[in-house]
Amino acid sequence: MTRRLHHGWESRSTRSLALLYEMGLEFELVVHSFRKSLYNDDYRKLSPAGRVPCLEDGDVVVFETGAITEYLVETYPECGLGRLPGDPERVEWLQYLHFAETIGQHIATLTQHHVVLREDWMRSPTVMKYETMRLKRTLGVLEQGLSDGRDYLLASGFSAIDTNIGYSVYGAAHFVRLDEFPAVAAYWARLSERPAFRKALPPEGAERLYHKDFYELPDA
Ligand SMILES: N[C@@H](CCC(=O)N[C@@H](CS)C(=O)NCC(=O)O)C(=O)O
Repeated sequence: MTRRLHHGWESRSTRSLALLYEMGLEFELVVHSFRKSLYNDDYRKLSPAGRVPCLEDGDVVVFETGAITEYLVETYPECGLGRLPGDPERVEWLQYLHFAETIGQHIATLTQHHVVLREDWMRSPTVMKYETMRLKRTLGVLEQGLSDGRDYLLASGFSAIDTNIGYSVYGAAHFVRLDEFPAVAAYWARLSERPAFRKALPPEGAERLYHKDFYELPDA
């Protein structure tokens, strides 16, 4: 059976890539370039909006990071990274899974403004400040959730939501200094030591989405 992940380095598909490595499943990695549109006929048959990630797992094709995470942990429960219906942490697990995309929407807007829109006149400093403030508010939720000193978001330990939220923290750190959020900074330090996360980040020479470690607000 062929298992294949469609990925773009440093994009949200990093969540699915880290998860596949964490689960120890075999797969082929197809890396797409953001310099070329993903909106072409062949790829649209798999991911109609032309987005990454998209997972092919035999006959199953699934796009959306949250759906891929749920599909993988339910299809391969022996990996133990989901919290399936009936588990006391199920609701908390689901909430964080989807909260990864609440954080993700601010990162996407900030990435458009700081990285994709290349000319100053195209960018809105007002939107950039507002989205940075809203992104900080979401990091505050993680800070609170980690404030009892736990290593990962659930009291029971590492799970697939840490791959989804983990990427959101990675993206957020390009726009917000994590020292304002010490528990989140320690959480990211812990995640980034995991072999799966290290392998999911771009290798030397790969086409990157971010060209800087940190993007300052226009008049900061
Ligand atoms: N909510 C989706 C977002 C997917 C998405 O928009 N991915 C971006 C990369 S972070 C993409 O493929 N962008 C290409 C484009 O917009 O052309 C998910 O979580 O999978």
